[in-house]
Amino acid sequence: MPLDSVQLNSFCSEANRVLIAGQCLGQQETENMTLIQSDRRRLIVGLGITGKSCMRHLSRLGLSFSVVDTRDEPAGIADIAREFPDVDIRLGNAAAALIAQADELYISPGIAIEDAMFDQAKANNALISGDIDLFAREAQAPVIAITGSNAKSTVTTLVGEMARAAGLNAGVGGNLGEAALDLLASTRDVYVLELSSFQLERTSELQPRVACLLNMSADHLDRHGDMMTYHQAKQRIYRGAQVVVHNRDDALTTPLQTVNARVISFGLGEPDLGHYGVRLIDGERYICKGLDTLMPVASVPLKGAHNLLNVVAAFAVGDAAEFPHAAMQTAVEQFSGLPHRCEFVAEIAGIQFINDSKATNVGASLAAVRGFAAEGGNMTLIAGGDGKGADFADLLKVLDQYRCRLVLIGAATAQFIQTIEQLELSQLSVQSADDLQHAVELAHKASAAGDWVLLSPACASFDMFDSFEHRGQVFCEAVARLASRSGSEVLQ
Ligand code: UMA
Ligand code: ADP
Repeated sequence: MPLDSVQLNSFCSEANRVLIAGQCLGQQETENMTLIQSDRRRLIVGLGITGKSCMRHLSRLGLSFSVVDTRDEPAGIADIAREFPDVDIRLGNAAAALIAQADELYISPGIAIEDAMFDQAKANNALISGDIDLFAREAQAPVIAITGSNAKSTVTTLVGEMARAAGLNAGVGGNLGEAALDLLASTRDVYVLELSSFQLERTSELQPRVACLLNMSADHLDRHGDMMTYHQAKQRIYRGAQVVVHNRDDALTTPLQTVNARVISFGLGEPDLGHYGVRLIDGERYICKGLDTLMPVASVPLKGAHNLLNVVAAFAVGDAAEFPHAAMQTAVEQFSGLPHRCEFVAEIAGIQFINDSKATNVGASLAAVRGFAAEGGNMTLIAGGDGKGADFADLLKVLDQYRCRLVLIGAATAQFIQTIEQLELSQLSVQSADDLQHAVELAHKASAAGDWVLLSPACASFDMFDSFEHRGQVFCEAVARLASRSGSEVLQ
């Protein structure tokens, strides 16, 4: 009996999985499956980091594929065409025909799967997927998967450092650094992947050894439409996991569905047996698992309550992956954080300048503002950019409560001001700057010794900069110019 297209899709995807997993099949069976595989019209959508990693991966596997990018001239296209001379690459308007005919689409995370350009493929029951499913079919070593609205990169990097301190060959990347497919190697002992909601919404085949959802606050609502859809995308990380690690003080990180997994929690309060948290013992705070002390909080170099929570989360994840305790502690002691995340830039005449350019949503900036406000002194926050459909009310109320000053940059300026007016926050001092250099100057003028100037924009950078790194770099340069002009002492 002939297979209909749904059955064929699922059969072929199973066939790929079995073949790629390298299981032993009879020769006839293998030939049949290879024939089916070569018949599949695989399409990579998007020619960025992900698309290129998919091209290299499918090439290595000897599988045929085509590529589309809706731009007429994506960056680096000449090099790509040279590297893959036999691959059918269609750009701009020419992409539509290939998309409509594909059997399997591997869509880059920056492209919405709801886009109308995929309607025909969906009507044809094509497999809609992404790089993480391709990765899952191939990875032989256990996978630790980490997501959250914030702190993903920090925790993923720290867990990777813990694995390396334990002497393991760890592939660390995903949404951070190297694309997941570029990490694949037969010599790996473990993979530590940071996964975004965009990657998770199109992933069905990942079965992580350990899955962690760190926290949930509004982000990417311009893409996901509403909080519920965003939340559901994040929760997909728990599918098929052996150990689930969640934040017990953030209800949205609790598994939505019953999971067939060990569930452990982390938080900053005292932990129950088998869970992770902080205990006060003889006047000193310790990171603990249940009643067992793991290390003194005083030995953690990362600053701020939000970062202590990140360290506790990393311990929970590392322990779930059975890393030795001594290796985890060594990694924590040697980890001083990532650039552009609450990074100290300089102190000019007693005013501290902090670069938190990676704070691209309200939840991240709230954590940073609360962390520094708790240290004392007045704060000037530089915020704004591409607001991604966020609501700034919670951030503005906290700024008002702490009597912070606000200097605005970028496209979201009008929305910030409108929200301030709606909330009637008449006490909040607000200025608009022409650009980031100007914002640094305004913030400096408004500050005195003992104060903080914090770049923590609560917005994406793309309206004014190439990336959050670029924005952070421009901030550091503006601070350096200020420092060279000021006759006073500068600490760096
Ligand atoms: N494209 C089209 N048509 C479109 C839109 C995009 O053809 O309508 C093309 C673009 O021209 C681009 C390509 O698709 O060349 C791929 O775009 P992409 O945006 O998916 O970017 P990649 O270069 O593949 O990078 C992605 C992640 N980017 C996004 O999710 C937006 C990178 O995360 C990630 O590091 C990389 O894969 C490797 O996994 C960046 C990011 O901003 C850091 N992530 C978001 C975040 O952290 O908040 C989720
Ligand atoms: P992500 O990869 O999820 O963006 P990062 O580790 O790069 O996470 O941190 C991004 C920003 O998130 C930091 O600059 C900081 O402002 C904020 N942040 C860090 N840890 C936390 C936390 N535990 N809760 C909320 N916000 C945090």
